[in-house]
Amino acid sequence: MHTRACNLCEAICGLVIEEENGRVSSIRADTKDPLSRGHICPKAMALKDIHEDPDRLTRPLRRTETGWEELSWDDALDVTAQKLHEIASAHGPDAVATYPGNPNVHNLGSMTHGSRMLGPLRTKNRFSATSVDQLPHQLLAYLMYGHQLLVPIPDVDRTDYFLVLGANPLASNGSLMTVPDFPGRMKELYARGGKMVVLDPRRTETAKEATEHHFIRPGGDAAFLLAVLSIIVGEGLARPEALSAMTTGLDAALGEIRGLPQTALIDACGLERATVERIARELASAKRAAVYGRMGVSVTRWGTLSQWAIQLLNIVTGNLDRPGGVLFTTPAIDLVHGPASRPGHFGRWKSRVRDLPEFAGELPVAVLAEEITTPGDRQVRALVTVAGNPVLSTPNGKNLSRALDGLGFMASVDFYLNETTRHAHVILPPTCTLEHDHYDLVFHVFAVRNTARYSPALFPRGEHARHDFEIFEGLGQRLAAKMGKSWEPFPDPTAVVDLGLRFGPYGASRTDGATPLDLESLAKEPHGVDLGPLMPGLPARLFHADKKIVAMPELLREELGRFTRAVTESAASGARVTTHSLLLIGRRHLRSNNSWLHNAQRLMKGPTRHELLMHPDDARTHGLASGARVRVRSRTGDVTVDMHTTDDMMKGVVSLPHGFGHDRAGARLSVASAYPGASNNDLTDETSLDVSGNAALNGVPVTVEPA
Ligand SMILES: Nc1nc2c(c(=O)[nH]1)N[C@H]1C(S)=C(S)[C@@H](COP(=O)(O)OP(=O)(O)OC[C@H]3O[C@@H](n4cnc5c(=O)[nH]c(N)nc54)[C@H](O)[C@@H]3O)O[C@H]1N2
Ligand SMILES: Nc1nc2c(c(=O)[nH]1)N[C@H]1C(S)=C(S)[C@@H](COP(=O)(O)OP(=O)(O)OC[C@H]3O[C@@H](n4cnc5c(=O)[nH]c(N)nc54)[C@H](O)[C@@H]3O)O[C@H]1N2
Ligand code: SF4
Ligand SMILES: [Mo]
Repeated sequence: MHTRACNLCEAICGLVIEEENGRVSSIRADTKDPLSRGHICPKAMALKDIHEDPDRLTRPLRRTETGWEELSWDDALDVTAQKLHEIASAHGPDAVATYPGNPNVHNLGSMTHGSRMLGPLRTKNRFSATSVDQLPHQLLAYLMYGHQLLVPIPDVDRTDYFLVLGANPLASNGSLMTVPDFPGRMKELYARGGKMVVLDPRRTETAKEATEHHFIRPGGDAAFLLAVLSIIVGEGLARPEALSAMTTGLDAALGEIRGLPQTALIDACGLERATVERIARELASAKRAAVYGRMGVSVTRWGTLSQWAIQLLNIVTGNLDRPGGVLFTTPAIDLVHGPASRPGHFGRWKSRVRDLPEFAGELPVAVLAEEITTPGDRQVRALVTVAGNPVLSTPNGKNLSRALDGLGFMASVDFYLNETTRHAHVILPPTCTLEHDHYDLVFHVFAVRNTARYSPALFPRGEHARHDFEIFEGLGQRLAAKMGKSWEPFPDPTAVVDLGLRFGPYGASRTDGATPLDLESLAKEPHGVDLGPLMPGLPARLFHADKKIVAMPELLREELGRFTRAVTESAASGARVTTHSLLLIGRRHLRSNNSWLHNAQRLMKGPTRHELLMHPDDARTHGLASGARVRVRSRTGDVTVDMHTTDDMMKGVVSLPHGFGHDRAGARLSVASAYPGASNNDLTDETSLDVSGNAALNGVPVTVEPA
C-alpha cells in the first residue's frame, strides 16, 4: 500500500494506491488524511491513466523534415542549449521567452528548480499561466499585505455566512482555497445553521447546493461588491474593529465608497436592489462571514478591482484574520517569511510592444504572440514551454499558434505531443507524478486547514527517464557553460523540503512539545500531519515594514475612478447589451482538468461536456433548437460547436469550457482527438485585459448562428 497526495488539482486529496508488478491496481481515498478526510474525485484514477498512457512521451524528440525522431538526453539538451545560446548571443537574452504552465505549481521539482533552467539568460520575457488566472489575487496581496502569497483564505470550516462569487468549488474543488471535501464541509456549514450564497451567471453545481443563488451579469461583480460596500458603509454597519489600528488608508477607502453612485452600481450588476441590500445587511451582521471570489471574478475586465472590493468587505465587516472569516495560513514550509521569500514587484519593466507592466518578473501572456510577431530589437525568437498548453489556455490561442510557427526555435518540457508542443523543435519529456517525490509547496499555503504531507515516489522512473528538475539543471548548466557563467550546485527537491520543514514554524524552533517536523519525521506519517485550524496572525504576518495593511493602493484608487466613470457613463446613455449580442463565459467539469486530462478514456466517456450552453429563450430568439450545430463568433475568430439549451444559464449568457480543441494536426492524443470540442480561447480577446495584465476571459461578446 502506497499513500500520497494527489497533485492534479489544488485540493491535494490524500490517496491510497495499490500496485501490482509496476501497474496501479487501485486508487482510493485516504480516509485518514487530515485535510481531505476521505474525499476523492474521478480524476484521481487518471494518475494511473497518465502513467500507463501509450501516448505519453518517455524519450526526447526532435522535429525533422520527415517527422519526429528520438534522440538521447545529452543530444536533446545540447541542441536546446546551443540553439537558445545562439539566439540569445545574436539578439540579446530577451529574445528567449519562457512559459511555465499550471502543473508546475503542482510539481515539487518544478517549484524548487524551475527558475534555474533559464537562470543564466536573465530574460525579461517571462510569461506563465498566472496572467490567465490568479494575477489579481497576487498583485493585491502584494499591494495590500506586502507579499504576493499573503492571500487570505476563507475559513469554511468555521464560518456562518459564505458569500461566493464566480467560483464553482463543487466542480473545481476550490482554488486559492484548497478545500477537498467541499460537499462534506458545506453539509457541516448548514448543520451549524450557516448559509452559502452564490452569485454566478450559471446555476452551477455549487449554486444548486447553495442556500441561495443569484444570476449576475458577467463582469457585474465589481458593481455588486461596491454596491454592497456602499450599503454597509452608508448604513453605518462597518465594524473593522481591531483591524483599523493595523490599516493605513482605510478612511480614504471608506470616503471613496461613500461617494459611489449606488443606484447606478445596482443597475449595472443586474440584481434587485432589495436583494443587494439584504445580502449587505446579512453579511454585515453575520457573526463570522467570508467573502470569496474566483475565476469568474478575477478573470474579467475588472478582476483586480473586484478582488480589492472583496478584501475591503472582509476588512470592514471585521472578518479578516478572524476564525470563521478569512485568514492567512501557517504552512509547515513558509514561503512568505522563509529564506526563499519573493514578495513581488510591479512595473519594474514593461512589455516591448504594448507597454504593459511586469508583475513579480512576469509579463502578461496576452502579449506573447505580438512579442513574437512584431519585428525589432528584443523581439522574441525562441520559446521554452514547461508543462503548459498556451495554444488552448491563453486568449486568441489560434493567433498564438500561428505566431509559434514563426519562432527560430522552440523547446517544450512536456510528456504529451499536444496543441502547443507540436510547434516545438525539441520535446523534453519528464517523468510523471507517480515516479517522483511530492510535497505540495504551494497549495498548503492556500489551504483551509494547516496540514503537511510528504509522498515518496511510488514507481522507480524508467531507465531513460529524467525528472523535470533534472531537465532544468541539465539545460541551465549547459547554458551557463556556454555563457562562461558559474553554476552553483543546489540541493535536490526533497532536500529542499527537509530544509523548509526544519526552518518552518513547526520545525526545530517548535515550542508546543510535538515532534519537530523534518523530512524524516514527516515521512513516518503516511497520512500526513494535522497542524490545526487557521490561526489569526495579524499584524505579525504582514510583510510591509510598518506592519500595516494598505487599504487603498494608488493603483486601485485610479481603477475605481475609471470604473465609476464607466458605470456612470453607461447609466447616462442607457447602454445595454442588445438582444442578439451574447456574453461568453467559461466552465469547468469535475471529470476534466484544464486542457490536459482529455487523453484518459475513463474520464472522457459518457455524455460530452464541451458543448455550448444557452438559455432556451436565447435559443428561440436566435432560431436555434437544442442540439443544433452552431457557429460562435467573436472579434478574434469563430468556432463551431454543438449547443444545448438549459435554464441553468442566465439569459444573454452562453458558456463553453476551455481546454478543448483537440483537432489540431500533428498532435499525438489518440483519446482526446476523439472528443475534440472547440477551444474557448479561439474566441477570447488578447486585447481585453484587467489593470493587472490578467486576461479578461469571461464576459466575451459573441454572436451565435446556425453552422
Ligand atoms: N475539475 C476541475 N477542477 C479544477 C480545474 C479543472 O479544470 N477541472 N482547474 C483548476 C484550476 S487551474 C483553477 S484556477 C480552479 C478554478 O476554480 P473555480 O474558479 O472554482 O472554477 P470555475 O469553474 O472556473 O468557476 C468560475 C465560475 O465563474 C462563473 N462566472 C463566469 N463569469 C462570471 C462573472 O462575470 N461573474 C461571476 N460572479 N461569475 C462568473 C462561471 O459560470 C463559473 O461557475 O479550478 C481548479 N480545479
Ligand atoms: N477561456 C479560459 N481559459 C483559461 C481558463 C478559463 O477558465 N477560461 N483557465 C485558465 C487557468 S485557471 C489555467 S491554470 C490555465 C492552464 O493553462 P496551461 O497551464 O497553459 O495549460 P494546462 O492545460 O494546465 O496544460 C498543462 C500541460 O502540462 C503538461 N504536464 C502535466 N503535468 C506535467 C508535469 O509534471 N511536467 C511537465 N513538464 N508537464 C506536465 C501537460 O501535458 C500539458 O501539456 O488555463 C487558463 N485558461
Ligand atoms: S479533487 Fe483534485 S486533488 Fe482531489 S482527487 Fe480530484 S483531482 Fe485529485
Ligand atoms: Mo488555474
